[in-house]
Amino acid sequence: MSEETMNNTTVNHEYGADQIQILEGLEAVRKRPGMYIGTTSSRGLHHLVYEIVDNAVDEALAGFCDTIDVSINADNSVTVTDNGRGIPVGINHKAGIPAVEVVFTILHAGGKFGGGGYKVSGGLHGVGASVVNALSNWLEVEICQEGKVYKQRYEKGHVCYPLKEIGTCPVEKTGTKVTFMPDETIFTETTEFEFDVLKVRLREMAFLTKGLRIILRDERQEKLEYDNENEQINDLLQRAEVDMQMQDKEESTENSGEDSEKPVEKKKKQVEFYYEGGIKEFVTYLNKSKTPLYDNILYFEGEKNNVYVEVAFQHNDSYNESVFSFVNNINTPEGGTHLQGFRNAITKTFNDYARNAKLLKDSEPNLSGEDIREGLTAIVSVKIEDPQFEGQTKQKLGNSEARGAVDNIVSEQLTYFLELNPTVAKSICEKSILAQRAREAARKARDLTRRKTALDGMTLPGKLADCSDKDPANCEIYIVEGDSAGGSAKTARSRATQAILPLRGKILNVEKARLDKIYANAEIKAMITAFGTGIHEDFDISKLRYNKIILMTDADVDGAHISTLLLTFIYRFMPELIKQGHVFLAKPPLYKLEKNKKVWYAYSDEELDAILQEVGRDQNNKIQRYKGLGEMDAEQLWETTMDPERRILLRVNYDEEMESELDLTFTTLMGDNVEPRRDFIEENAKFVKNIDIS
Ligand code: 1YM
Repeated sequence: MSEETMNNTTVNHEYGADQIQILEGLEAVRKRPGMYIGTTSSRGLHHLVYEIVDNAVDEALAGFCDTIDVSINADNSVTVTDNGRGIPVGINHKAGIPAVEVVFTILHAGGKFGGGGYKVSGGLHGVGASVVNALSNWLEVEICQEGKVYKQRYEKGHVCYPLKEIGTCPVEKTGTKVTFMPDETIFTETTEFEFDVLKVRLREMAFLTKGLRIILRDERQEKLEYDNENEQINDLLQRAEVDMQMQDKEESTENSGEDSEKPVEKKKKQVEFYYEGGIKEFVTYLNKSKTPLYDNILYFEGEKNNVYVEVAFQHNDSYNESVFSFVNNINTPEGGTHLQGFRNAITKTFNDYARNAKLLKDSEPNLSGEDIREGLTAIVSVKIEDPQFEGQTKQKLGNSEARGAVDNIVSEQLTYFLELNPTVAKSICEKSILAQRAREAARKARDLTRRKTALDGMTLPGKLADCSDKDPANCEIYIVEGDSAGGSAKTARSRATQAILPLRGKILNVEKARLDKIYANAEIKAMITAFGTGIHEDFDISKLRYNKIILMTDADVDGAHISTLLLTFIYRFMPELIKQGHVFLAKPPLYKLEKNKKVWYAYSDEELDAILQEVGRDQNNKIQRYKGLGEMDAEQLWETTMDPERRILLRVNYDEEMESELDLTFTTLMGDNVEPRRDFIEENAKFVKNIDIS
């Protein structure tokens, strides 16, 4: 239906000046959707759901709602239902229309107008329900209040009819139900919701809102065609020792036996998240594949300067820091004042404790924050009335009152906790002291490397066959497993732009090693010097010597393991390389098919089938299955995996919105505990999500 006819026939409102302004507002959203939801890609699409859910979560935070139900319907519309008070249906006097209509048709009215409490709504872009409405083909809202059911429908943001009563309901039943169909003319890339994407975010929301039950269901039933990228990564994960038959245990309601490898009839899925302990359980979840240093999850809560603070943490025996911060339930990957407050508090409090308890001698220097945070898994969550975001990506909290509030609450309650729990206190201090010594050893090792490189004039590793072009923009480096494949790759490559670094055998698992050991590892040193960027605080992307870093490993268990180890190393020490899209996985073919002197390569079983269909399944077909890169000669390697014109590369993505999940992915894959790794099956979904075809 064109908008012209809609205005004339469907919409039976009298249009006053106010309403015209309303439509102009929503029209602006439709004209520049990116300004309101960041992007119209799949990510933007999923943000529509979060915007609506956020309003329901606000109602939960206000204490009126304990269950939110999110459903992907058979027609790919989404319904969000809550059991809160229901959006007010009374006339809003300023606008002259029911409040609910204001919520859905006036831009920026999504937040509470003068409603008190924490204004938590708004998702990443703080735009609310009217934006979802503007970007939907249609949207329907139903409200149960005082025994009556009210309904209104909108199409592309336009009101279809005034709010009407459509029936009755038990007086004690209240709530809001919103169903919307994303507009395919806005979301041109995709309008298909992904269960796993919603699942990760909704689980996070449930962790961040203790006592709130969130149910997600998928009512769609359709054939699922796996495309190359999924196959590749499923394959990779499977080969990385993951037992694909197991499934996520905690989600008891999820359909069991879902086989993510074969194209199967997609079953109706349902997950339910409910965390009595909130972020305490979030920490347990993140530490599930690690070995905790002590049993307690430390949990502190309080309010100061109008900032509500919640912090939970626990140390594990690893060497990584996994601290995630949130403001109004939104992840802040770049941290900000709340995170600074937390860091200040723990550094100061643990140093004070260690001195008082004589765990740290007078002659010894203070523990650094980094020492104390070694092996720390923490959630820092603040709720704040008017969050100010700074930095390039506007993801860093700037409110200074948050720093003081978190610092104060954590310092005070942590001091108290440590006094009461000397055993826990001692184990954290002792680990930190070990970390301090290792850091000192690492500093020496690093200084030595630095001095060496300074003297040698940046000696590149001997094994590196560098390219001749010196402009990094044109250059790429293949990290190749094994000397023999490395040899073929060196012969095959285009010398001007392609560098080859062969690695011998398995590289060090950085999840299980301290910095000093990492610095001492030859394979890792070779990569660090070849890339040119340095690592950690020394990292400098402007020194990157290659625009593309391509990991090329065998298509078998060992190869996948090596890819995962390499990715883990890059993720932990040079995450910017992934964030800025420099890291790729090469995809070698699985089969070679020869017939009448013609050659085909297949990168999956399906592709082989398709080729056989085309050329016929004759006797004389010669099919070769490649087990490793070493089986290909230089020419084949070039044709299939290295020629920029013909090869397939998978770009490794870093989805900041799924930061904590990504961390979990790596610790699960690389950690000590076998059980969680076996339970990994479902989790591989977001690994897939983090990888797409370039
Ligand atoms: C499925 C989406 O939007 N629930 C929801 C929204 C509101 C209320 C309750 C609500 C808020 C208040 C008072 C208040 C909203 N109301 C408004 C506004 N679920 C969903 N549930 N009564 C009910 O904040 O004072 C905006 S959102 F502005 F109309 F009050």
